[in-house]
Amino acid sequence: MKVLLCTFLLIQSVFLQAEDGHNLWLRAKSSSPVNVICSKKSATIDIARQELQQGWLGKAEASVVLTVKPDKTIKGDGFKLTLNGVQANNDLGILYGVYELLRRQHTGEPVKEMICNPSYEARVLDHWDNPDGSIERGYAGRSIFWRKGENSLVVTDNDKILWKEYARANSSVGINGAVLNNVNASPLMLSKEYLGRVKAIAEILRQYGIKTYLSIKFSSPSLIGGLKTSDPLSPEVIKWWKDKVQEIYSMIPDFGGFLVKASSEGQPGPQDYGRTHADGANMMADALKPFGGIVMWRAFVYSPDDPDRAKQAYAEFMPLDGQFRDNVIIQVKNGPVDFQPREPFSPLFGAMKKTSVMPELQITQEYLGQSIHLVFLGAMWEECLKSDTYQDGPGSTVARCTDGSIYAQKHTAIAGVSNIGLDTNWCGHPFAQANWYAFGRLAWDNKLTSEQIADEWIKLTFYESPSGNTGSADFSADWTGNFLNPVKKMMLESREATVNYMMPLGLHHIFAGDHHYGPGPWYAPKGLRSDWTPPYYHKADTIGIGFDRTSTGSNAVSQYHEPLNSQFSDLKTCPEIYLLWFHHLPWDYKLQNGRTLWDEICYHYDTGVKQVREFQKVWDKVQPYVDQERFALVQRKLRSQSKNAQVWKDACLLYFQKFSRKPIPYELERPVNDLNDLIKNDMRRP
Ligand code: GCV
Repeated sequence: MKVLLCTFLLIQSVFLQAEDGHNLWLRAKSSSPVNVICSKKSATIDIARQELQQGWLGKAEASVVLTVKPDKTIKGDGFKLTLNGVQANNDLGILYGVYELLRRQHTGEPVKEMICNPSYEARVLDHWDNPDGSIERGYAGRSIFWRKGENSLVVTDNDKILWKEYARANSSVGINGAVLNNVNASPLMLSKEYLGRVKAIAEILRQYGIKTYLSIKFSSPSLIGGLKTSDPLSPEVIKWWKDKVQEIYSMIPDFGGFLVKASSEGQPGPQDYGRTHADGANMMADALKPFGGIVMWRAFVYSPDDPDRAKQAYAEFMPLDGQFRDNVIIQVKNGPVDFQPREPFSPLFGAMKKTSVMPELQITQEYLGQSIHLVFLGAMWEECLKSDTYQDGPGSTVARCTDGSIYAQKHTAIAGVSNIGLDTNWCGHPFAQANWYAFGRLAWDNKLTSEQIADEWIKLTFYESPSGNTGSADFSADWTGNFLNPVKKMMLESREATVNYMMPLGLHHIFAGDHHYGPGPWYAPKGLRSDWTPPYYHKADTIGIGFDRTSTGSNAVSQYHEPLNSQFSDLKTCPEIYLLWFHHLPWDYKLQNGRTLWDEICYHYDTGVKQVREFQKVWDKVQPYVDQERFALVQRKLRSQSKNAQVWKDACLLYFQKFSRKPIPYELERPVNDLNDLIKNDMRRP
């Protein structure tokens, strides 16, 4: 009987609709006929109408009323779901309401009267795309916006189709902005020719409520404007930017504004002219102000000479608090170093009380296995957004310090560094789509749990209704118990698993080389800036390991508001997940569970490897519920992830063992790789 059932399920999987993943969480579903009633006409309302007709799972022939009518309880592009439709202040609110309605039908959530207002006004994807079509830290093919070669700026029908699909996906989760080019910006982007293509992109994105933004190079006035300087206080530079902004708005009236990486990692900036970040940002803000544009000015700054990179953004930006224009938002990475698998939140959140601050998250998995490893980042972002900064008393979470709940910010925003490219499935890994989805959902509602987001995403992405049109999604006990629940559990554990096999207990930035993929705790080529080498961060020696950021060390703890300063400083209260972030501890330091630090490190690496092995089992077992194409791809990627996890464990344990000079606890699996081979091969992406 069991054999028969297995054979049946396997055959069923072969017949599941072939799926290349291109339709993301918006896979075409059968729908019931519906009457859409709306007195307004616009491109956005037409899309809302079409979405309803395409995806309606409610009662056949029901009437859905879409009403654009001002209501003070509805904020910005929020909406009200009513029992017979959607009400909003503007057309975009209607579209978002329709997506919410359909999402509820397709995930089996009740449709009830409710007001949904977005947490942030600007919910932006940052694309690190270069004019030649390459993508910095992109792992899913080349850019959907730019390409190299002759005619690279000619807009084709295929371009338009792709941009429309992209816009639809974003809009369906509430993303309303896209920065079209890399923060390491080319000045080319502001040339007439490139702006022509930006205009064409903006025209497609606009219907879906998405504003376009550009990253700019600070020295553009000299590089393409022919000026002798790019000093932000020089009248001719000020005029150059004003004219440029005017030119942009004459082509793109709803242009969103600029994203700026300045005086950072070799990029030019105001400091080249003896000016401050505020001088630079305000000059641009003044040019954008008459058109309603904003400046997202990044706080990702650090210099090679400082003994602690984690302290520098705070040290440089805090003295400028209150000096920025109200259309400047300081864009701060979630952690104080750089999108590591785990960091405490950046101390700038909540600390800058007179300046708008926005979180920057990284959707592309630069430091988390790129498009090879299955890592659901919802859990990581939830951890950050819910972290209490205590800056305005208990409950001053990162979310509340940035969404306008605590400080009167003229503008609020959140950004995610995109993980998409020309790959058919957009993100390389089918599960990396969940990170795009999760970013959008959290940007819309920063109180959502990663559990809820994973639940929704799995249902929308994998569910195949056997009975077709039934009035709403009908998840069988079989599907829920044997697919949804195990896959959700795997997703929710995946980030912690990655921390375990890469950098447990607060270790960070121990990658080999600039590829940021494989382990390299030893990596320190002669002449390389020390803050680009792992020993700077792990500080392993024969006594112990970890970065002392207490008052006996760099004192980075002092940048956190009490009680965090004391909590992080005191070994009795420092959360173990941040132990080696804040402390340098002896190898035989005793943890709360009675193990020595060395043993605990070994256990974490070993656990991480086992977790991924377990994910492989989970995935193999759900084969009957997944189409062949996605099943095989995820299976293959999990195999690589398993091998990589083993390499991480072996590399880190064998290397750190040279300092600890202690055995790996005998009950744990032994390394299977040789350290010298690992060092020689410097693991890159397979
Ligand atoms: C776009 C890290 C990445 C860089 C990136 C930089 C940034 O250093 O490795 O590729 O540059 O962050 O966020 O500006």
